[in-house]
Amino acid sequence: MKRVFSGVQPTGNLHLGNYLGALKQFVELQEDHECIYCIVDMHAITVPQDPKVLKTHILDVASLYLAVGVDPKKSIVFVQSDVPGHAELSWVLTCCSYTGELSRMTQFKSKSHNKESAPTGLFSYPVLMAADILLYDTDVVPVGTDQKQHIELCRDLATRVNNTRKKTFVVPEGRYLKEGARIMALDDPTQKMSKSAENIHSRISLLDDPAKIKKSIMKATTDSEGVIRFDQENKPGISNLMNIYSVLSGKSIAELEKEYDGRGYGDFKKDLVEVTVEALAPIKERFDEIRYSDDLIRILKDGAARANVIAEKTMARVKENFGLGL
Ligand code: AQP
Repeated sequence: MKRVFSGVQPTGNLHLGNYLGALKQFVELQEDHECIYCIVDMHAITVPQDPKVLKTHILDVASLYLAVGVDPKKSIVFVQSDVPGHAELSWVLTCCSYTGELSRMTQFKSKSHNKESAPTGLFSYPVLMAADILLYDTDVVPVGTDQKQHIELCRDLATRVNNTRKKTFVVPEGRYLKEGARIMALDDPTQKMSKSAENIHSRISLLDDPAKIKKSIMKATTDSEGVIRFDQENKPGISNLMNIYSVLSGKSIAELEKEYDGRGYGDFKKDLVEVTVEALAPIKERFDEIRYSDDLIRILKDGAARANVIAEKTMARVKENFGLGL
C-alpha cells in the first residue's frame, strides 16, 4: 500500500479552502492507502502565537480532522511536536538546502513582506515541511495547489540527498484535486482563502454558524455584470463562488450556469448559503461530540507513538548515511 502524509497548521479554525483542497482528499485516500495525518504545530510558531490559543487550536484542528471523516482506526493522527524526528530531520535538510532556493518561495515572500525582521523559521518553513514528508517515506502528499512549490522543493531535497549520498529518501508526489484545489478569499478573489486573514468575512470556517455563513456569502465580492458565468480571469468573484457551490453540491459548473441563466447574484448567493449550511451542519455536530471527549487525547497519543516508530527508523538511516552520532 502506498503511504500518504499531510498536515495542517493549527493557526485558526479550518476553512472551506482547507476542507476542499486538503481534508476531503485525506478522507478519500484512507480507504486504500496507509495514511499519516499531522497537526503541524511547529509550523504555526513561524509567526507569533499565544500559547493558550495555540493549544486550543491544536485540539480544534484534531477534532475537525475526525469530524470530516478521518478515521483513527485507518489513519495515524498526531501532533507534530510530539515526534522529535521532525525537528531533527529538519536540521539535517537545512544543511542540504540553499538560501537561494528558499528565497524564491512565494509563501515566504508574501508572509515576510520583505522585512529583515521576518523570523528565520518563516524562511526555513519549507525545509521543515520537507522533513515532515520525508520522515515517513511518503509516496503521496495530498495538498492544495498553493503548496506545489513546497512539494517541488521537498522532491529536490530528497533527490539531492539520494544523489550525493546513499539512497536515503523516498521521493514523494504531490496530489492536487482539479476542482476546489484553490478556494479564494470571499472579499478579494485574487487572494487564497486563509485562516489568518484579518477579515473574518474573507472565509467560511467549518465551525461558522448559519448567520455568519449567510453574512460572509452575501457580502462576497462579485462584479457589476450580474451574469452567472464561470470566467476565472475576468469574473474571479462569481467563479470562486461557483467553484464552492459545485464542489459542495456535486453539480457541475455547466449545470450551474444553466440553472442560473437569467437570474441574479442575489438568488445565487442565497442558494449557496443553503448549500453551505447543509454541508457544514454534520461536521459541526461531529466536532461537538469529539472535541471534549477523552477519546481525543487518547487518539493523539496513540497516533504519536505509532508515528514515532516509523520516524525513528528513518532517522537511524539518515544518521547512518550522514555519519552522525556514535
Ligand atoms: N484557499 C485554499 N484553497 C485550497 N486549499 C487550501 N489550503 C489552504 N488554503 C487553501 C490547503 O490546506 C492545507 C493546510 O494548509 P495550512 O494550514 O497548513 O497552511 P496554509 O496553506 O498556509 O493555510 P492557510 O489557511 O492560508 O493558513 P494561514 O493563514 O495560517 O497561512 C494545505 O494542504 C493547503 O494547500
